[in-house]
Amino acid sequence: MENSISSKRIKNLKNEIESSFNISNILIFKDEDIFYLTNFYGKNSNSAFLITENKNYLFVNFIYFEEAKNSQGDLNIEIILYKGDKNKYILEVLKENSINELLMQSNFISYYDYAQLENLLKESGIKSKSINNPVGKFRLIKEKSEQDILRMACKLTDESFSYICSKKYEEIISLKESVLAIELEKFLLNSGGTGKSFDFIIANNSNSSKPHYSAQYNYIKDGLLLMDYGVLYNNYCSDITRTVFIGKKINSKLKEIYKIVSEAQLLALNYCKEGIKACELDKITRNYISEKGYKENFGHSLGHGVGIEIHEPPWINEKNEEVLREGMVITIEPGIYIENLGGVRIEDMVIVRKNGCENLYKSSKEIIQIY
Ligand SMILES: [Mn+2]
Repeated sequence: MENSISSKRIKNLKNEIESSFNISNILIFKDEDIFYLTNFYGKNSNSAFLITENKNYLFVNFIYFEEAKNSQGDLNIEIILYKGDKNKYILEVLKENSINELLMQSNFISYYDYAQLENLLKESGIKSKSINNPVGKFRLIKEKSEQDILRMACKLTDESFSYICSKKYEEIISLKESVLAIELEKFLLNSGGTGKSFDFIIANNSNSSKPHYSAQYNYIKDGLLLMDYGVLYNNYCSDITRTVFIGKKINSKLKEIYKIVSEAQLLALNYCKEGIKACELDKITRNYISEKGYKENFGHSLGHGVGIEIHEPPWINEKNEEVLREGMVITIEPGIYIENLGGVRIEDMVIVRKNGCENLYKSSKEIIQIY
């Protein structure tokens, strides 16, 4: 990431808190937010990022110190190596800068950790105020550089799906669900990915009616195969679901629900553009599935935002009144699940545009049969 992008993000956040709270100092704890602002990504690293009127500070422990230094380029952030209690180091910097008022991110850290620091500040006469998800509203809209990364992540994901579909029937049925998951992951890691964006859901037959099933130690047999997976690429996530048929025969019920899900998914894609509310998009799709008689079989929301995190705002559900805007990246993933038979889900990732949406996947959604 260019330093200018990072500086701009910090500036935007600062402007926002100054105009809303009339405070220029903020402490950020969430790893993904710190990455967004500083280009340092320490997952579960217990770091903190302090923005003040004149200077910015990144607090990291020994384990992350070198990475933090290397990630900075010539960004003007002072990296502070803390030993033991991070709060003492934060307090010291606040005192050095004569700061007496501070905003603290309240999502992400535990109540216990928050209270500890709050008490310490109080004892030193520093006022603090909690702020929920201060960086979220900026991360909602993906900048061009982020869109390019996500587009590439999805391209790799498309290729991995083609790779699996190119396998012969005999090879597929020689794999366990868990091993097919590894095959996908290996392909993705060989193509530029650095990891998986979540634990892959590879679900054969009746396993596929559990939306968040994980791949298990069982051989893939004739019938339905649902694959929901994604790659980590440049620290951004992809997310795709395709459901394919294995073997010569296709169960007629499963074929029927496949058709309904694919029509519902297409409907959502057609309505997805700037200006529509998240809940409207969900309702349009849900109503379609309900009309076909499967209301109770589509029990999850239509989709979610995706970016640095696999699941992040905006939430595409029945309740969210948020209006979709150009540059948001969301999934559209309706499904129909029938206990003891199986489930079909089809998921794409799209960038919301002014007059429609840009689908980041090209993988076919026609019925694919491997036999
Ligand atoms: Mn998803």
